[in-house]
Amino acid sequence: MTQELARLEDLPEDYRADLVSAGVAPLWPMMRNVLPHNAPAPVTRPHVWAYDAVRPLLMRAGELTPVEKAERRVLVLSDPGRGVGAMQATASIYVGLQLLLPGETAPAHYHTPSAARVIVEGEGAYTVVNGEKLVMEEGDLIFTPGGMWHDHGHEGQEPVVWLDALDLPVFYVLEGSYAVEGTLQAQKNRPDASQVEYLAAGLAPARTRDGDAPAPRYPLMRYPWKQVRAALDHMAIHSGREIAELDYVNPETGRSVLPTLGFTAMLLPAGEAVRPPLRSISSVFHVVEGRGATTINGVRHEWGPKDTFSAPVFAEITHEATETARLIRIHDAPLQEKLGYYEERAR
Ligand code: 1HN
Repeated sequence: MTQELARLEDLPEDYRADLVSAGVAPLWPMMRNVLPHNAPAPVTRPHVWAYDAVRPLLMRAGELTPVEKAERRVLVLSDPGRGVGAMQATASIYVGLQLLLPGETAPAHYHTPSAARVIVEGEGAYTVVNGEKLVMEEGDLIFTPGGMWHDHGHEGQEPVVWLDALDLPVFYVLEGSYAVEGTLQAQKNRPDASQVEYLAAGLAPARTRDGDAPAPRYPLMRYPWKQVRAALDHMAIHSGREIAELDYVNPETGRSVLPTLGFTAMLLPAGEAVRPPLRSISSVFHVVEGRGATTINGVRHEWGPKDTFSAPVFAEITHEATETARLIRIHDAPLQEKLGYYEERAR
């Protein structure tokens, strides 16, 4: 049975003043805020950031603010439930759109939060992660795990834009967020691991027990869209399900690449309504290709190529693509699994 709890106003004023002076507060008026019944009460509100609306503002930032004065030239996608300026799209996920212009470089640093980037438009840019040069092609997903040096550069002719996703909000509440600055890194003169050691699913480099170093904690940093797209399309043809989904995993362990954030590529065929179970995770969806609409908690949100949209925890989600759509879903299932509360509920 649910019992109505006493309110702060039910206490005499002199007692309330004494509580404040003593630096204490009664729990019972706040109990239901921190522990709502049966499911969380998210602050996060679903939102679509239309690329057509943000792109001109980002290009203007390119004219107004030199990269030297920005370090990272980014427009942050703020959760409307928290207000513009909020450094989060959901409770656990930060996303922003970053612009790098031809010839620019963004200096090296490392930080405690982990990052991943989805390339949105343009070619010729690259990022260097612990000395490995990772070229950026549209749709690629590139990881920068916490503690790894990274700097960006651009050898092409047109602006390059990518979507950054970080677990920054988690590190921020832990008071664990900080960065160390450095200079541009020396680049290893070889293609990245997606082109050398981990070219095909199910194949990892052979290692001897002595002589060879054990598999690194983060063996693969770049997941080329060309390969992900082909794998998704094959799966969609042969799986017989209405949605094809592939998780980005560490090829040495099969587990999520990052400790907190998970990444899942999705193919939504045109004309099919897809209703995933209610999940305890929050999500940010980035549309690589295609068009459609997603109904989140009863509200319909239309989207097209390069748009980004969010959904809070336990959201009721129905996707309906009008053109074959390929998306990357960013979520916090790995963190929730580690905390031991990841949950799915049937609808
Ligand atoms: C960061 O280091 C990058 O390295 C992008 O490109 C966005 C947002 C917050 C904190 C650090 C980058 C970031 C960031």
